[in-house]
Parts: sequence; C-alpha cells; structure tokens
Amino acid sequence: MTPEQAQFYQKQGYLVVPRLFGQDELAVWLERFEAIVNGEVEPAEHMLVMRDVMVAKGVINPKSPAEAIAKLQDFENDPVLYSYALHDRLLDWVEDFVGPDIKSIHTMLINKPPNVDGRHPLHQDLLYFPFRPANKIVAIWTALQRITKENGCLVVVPGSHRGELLKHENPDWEHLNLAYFGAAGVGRHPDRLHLEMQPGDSVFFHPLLLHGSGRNRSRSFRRAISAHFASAACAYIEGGGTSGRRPYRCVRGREYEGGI
Ligand SMILES: O=C(O)CCC(=O)C(=O)O
Repeated sequence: MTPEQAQFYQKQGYLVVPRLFGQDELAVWLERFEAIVNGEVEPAEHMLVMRDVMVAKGVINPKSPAEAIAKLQDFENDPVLYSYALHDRLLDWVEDFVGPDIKSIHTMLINKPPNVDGRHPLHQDLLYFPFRPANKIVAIWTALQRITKENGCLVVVPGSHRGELLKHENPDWEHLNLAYFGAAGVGRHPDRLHLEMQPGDSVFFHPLLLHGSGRNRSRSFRRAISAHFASAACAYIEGGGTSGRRPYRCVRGREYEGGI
C-alpha cells in the first residue's frame, strides 16, 4: 500500500484496488458456486446456503437453482472457495491493514439474482464482531463480474467509519433477507457513493464504514466474493457483536494468548 493509499483509506474508510484478481482466478470461484447450487458438490460443513427471502416465501418461482440463492456463507471448509481468503496477493494487502498476524473471521459469496429485491440496507459490519480494536479488522469484497449501479453495486458512505457503531434494526422493507439489518435512522444517506467495478476489482473497507447495495435491475446475476480479517491480537469485548465466538482461523502469522 502506498502512503497515498493509506491516507485515502484513513480518511474515506475504503480503498478500491483495481484488478486484484484475473478472470482465470474468478472463473474457479464462479464454477464452484454453480457446482454447489446445482447440487454437483455437497456444501462444505458449516456452510450456509441461504435462499433469497422472496423465493423462500413463494413470492417468485426461480427458473434455475442459482436464481433461488442469495448467498453462500462461511465457506472456510470448502477448499476451492476458501482459496480466495488464503490467496497470497490478498493477504499481502490485508497485512497492510491489520498487521502480520491475521485471522479469517468471515467469508461469503453474494449472489444477487435478477427479479428478486436483494437490496442490502446501509449498515456497519462491526455489529457482527465481538472483538476490538475496530481498526484491526478489514473487509475485502471482490467483483466476480462487472458490477454496476444497474445490477446492484456496493454503496458506501465515505468517511462514515470515523463515527460510532450505530444502533441497527430491520428497515421497513417488504422483502428483506435474513439478518440484513440497517443502521437505524440512516436510510438513503445523501453522501452515499456507488462503487462500480470491473471483474477482479476489489474494495477493502473498515468495519464501521456504512455500506450496502441496491436492487439488481439487470437481467443477469450480480456476484461478488468477500471475506473479513482481523489481527489475531484483537481481544473479545463484553456484550459486543451478534455472531458469537467462533473458532476463527489463523491464515498468516501467529496466535495470541487472550486474542481472538
Ligand atoms: O454484496 C452486497 O450486496 C452487500 C454485502 C454486504 O454488505 C454484507 O453482506 O455485509
């Protein structure tokens, strides 16, 4: 990371790295996604294959298995998908954000089919993590294909990571996917910025950054792969986070006594 990039991240709370991955690398993860949702490969242990809420409620009838799926979550036990989080090029960047001792704390592949609502309200990921400090946690989100405003790109509120962790609640939307909480009282923030990306472009962002995504108004899928990392030296706090304590995996460096 250059000093200019570090300064940008500190001020804005996110940093886009163009073409961090090549098409050949993305193709492997896309194929694995298809194989899992088409039933050719069993979902790995602990992986959550989450159906879109509109499909689950019978509001729409999917024409293919992939049209039913909102995301694959926690793919640590799938060696093909997890190769994303173990990728050296990615971890070199993560090291610049959180230091040399790194734990992988969350993984997901988000599939936004056409015809479903699929919006994700503006929220802060720190809500889900019961440890601190926040600036030793970072997310990466990689476009698996061209992602535009039309197909529901990621939306961020630059600089919002300098605020507090806000109260979160379910927005009053008709079709909201499981655990898609929004920061209370934020709504359509006037400073929100749409991050359009090319395949392989990746954005790193701070866990307090307000972010979300819009509806997919195109006629094809919108897919992204994402992971969160934290310094192994982070420590649990009382009453923090909603996801409970997990056996996070050390992906680089060493473990800490009293760490996560
Ligand atoms: O990819 C998206 O649509 C948004 C993902 C996201 O913000 C999240 O799951 O925390």
